[in-house]
Amino acid sequence: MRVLRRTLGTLLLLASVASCATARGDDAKPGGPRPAAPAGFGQLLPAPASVRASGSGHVLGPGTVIRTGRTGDAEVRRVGEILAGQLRGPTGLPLPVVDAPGGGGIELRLDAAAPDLGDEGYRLESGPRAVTLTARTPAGLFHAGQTLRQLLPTAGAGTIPGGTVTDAPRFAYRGAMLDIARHFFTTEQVKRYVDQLAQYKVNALHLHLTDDQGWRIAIDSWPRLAEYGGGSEVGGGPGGYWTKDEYRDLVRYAAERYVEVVPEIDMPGHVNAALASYAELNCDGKAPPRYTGTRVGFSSLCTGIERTYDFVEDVLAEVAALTPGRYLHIGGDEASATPAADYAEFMDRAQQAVARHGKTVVAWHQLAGARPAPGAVLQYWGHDRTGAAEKERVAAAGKAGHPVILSPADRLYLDMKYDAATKPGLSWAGYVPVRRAYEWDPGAYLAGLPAGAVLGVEAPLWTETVATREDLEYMAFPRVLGLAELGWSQGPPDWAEYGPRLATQAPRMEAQGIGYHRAPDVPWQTRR
Ligand code: IFG
Repeated sequence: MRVLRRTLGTLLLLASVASCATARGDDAKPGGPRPAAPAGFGQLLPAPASVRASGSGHVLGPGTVIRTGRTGDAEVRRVGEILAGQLRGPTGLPLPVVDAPGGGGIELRLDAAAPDLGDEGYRLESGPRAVTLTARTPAGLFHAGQTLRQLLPTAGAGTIPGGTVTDAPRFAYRGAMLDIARHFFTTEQVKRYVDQLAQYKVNALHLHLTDDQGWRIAIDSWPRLAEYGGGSEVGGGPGGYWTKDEYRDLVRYAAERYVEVVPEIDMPGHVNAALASYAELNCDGKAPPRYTGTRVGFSSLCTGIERTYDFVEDVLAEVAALTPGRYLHIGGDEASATPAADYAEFMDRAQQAVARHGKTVVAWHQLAGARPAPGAVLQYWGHDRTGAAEKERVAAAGKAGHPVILSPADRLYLDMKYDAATKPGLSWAGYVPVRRAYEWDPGAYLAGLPAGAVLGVEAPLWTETVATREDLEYMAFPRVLGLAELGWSQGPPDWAEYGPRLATQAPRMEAQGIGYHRAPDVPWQTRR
């Protein structure tokens, strides 16, 4: 029902698009060149579904207030507070948050009667007296606020151009993945990434918490997983792990910015850290040493012993209890050391454990070769050279009702080098320049996969070669803005229009200290 409502919402919105200037100008013909957006709205990324510029705008000043809550809704007030926090620095204005509705300034209002903009859409109306953000949900108001941020200069009070933005996302799932197993990252570093992603309306953060090189989340019933298994990383560094309180704090922080955390416990492969922590998990009863290299596919849980399923149950129960979100990701990739029949049996039982704890399975698309549980979501990480049979298996699963998250390795893997000069990163899927990461259409990407089966897109950042915030940001930016655009805005992609618009984000990224890659084929505006 939810999906139907959202689809209806988007259809309504697209109907309204036909009647007014789109985000990229009048009469954008599908697939044809897109004219630029109306003046003052040209820098918005992701591009909104429709923009109508009209009349004079709203001048922000020392007296501007942010009004929340016609319903006195505490969540709306929190959205207002976060927006105020995001605006006070760049504008230098006090921007108090007040409950009283009406009276001008920046107004946030929940309106159940607003045109159905779905769970995340919004309307932003800007005029001399007020800027009104309207949505059916607090998430929609948050996204309206992120658009408002981009209508202001990166420094100074500024004027919000006059007009109306009516907007809703194309895909429900717009994610980024961070691998904190190969190299450890702190929750503070991840919160910064959440801030950066949320401003572009990314709404999911998939955390790759466990792998051969490290176990990064404390599990009370198996304490050595983090205490010992978290004590190293690629290259032999100290590694680390998050306590449950640190994890809860990160999840809360992300949720306040409408970013859903999707935890991944990768199995039955990619498990050396767990095997090194508990001899009883190994078929031969011997724990291997911790692994600090970068090979993959050599480890497997011992699928033939019941102790393994105690481990799976205990771990998934504790992770589910830490997860307000809908999804538990159980990996399933590169299980080369697990015989196919054992893999299928194991994944059956792991999926049952996820369901027992009220969560929906997400797994890498190799699960399509076994028995995906009803409703299980498949994350496709294939590429142009992936075999036809493998692609067809995923398309068939999509047709059979499994939602698919698209993460093509040669488009969205943020650990792929931009080019031969890129220091961090790998290149097994080829180089992925900024344009290539953007110039594809998720709705038409995998032959035979119905557009309606595409839950959305996600850009993974694997960290075998990424150990610092600087490297993380260099590899993620600006390609993750392309992810945000593909996930939110209507397709198909148009580099001639997107490239110059991406360039207008440079001052914003620089103001935030993001050390992004200055791709040579983007007309960046700022000198550096
Ligand atoms: N493939 C592995 C990752 C990582 C990656 C690096 C998946 C699903 C190569 N599995 O991508 O663990 O090693 O690019």
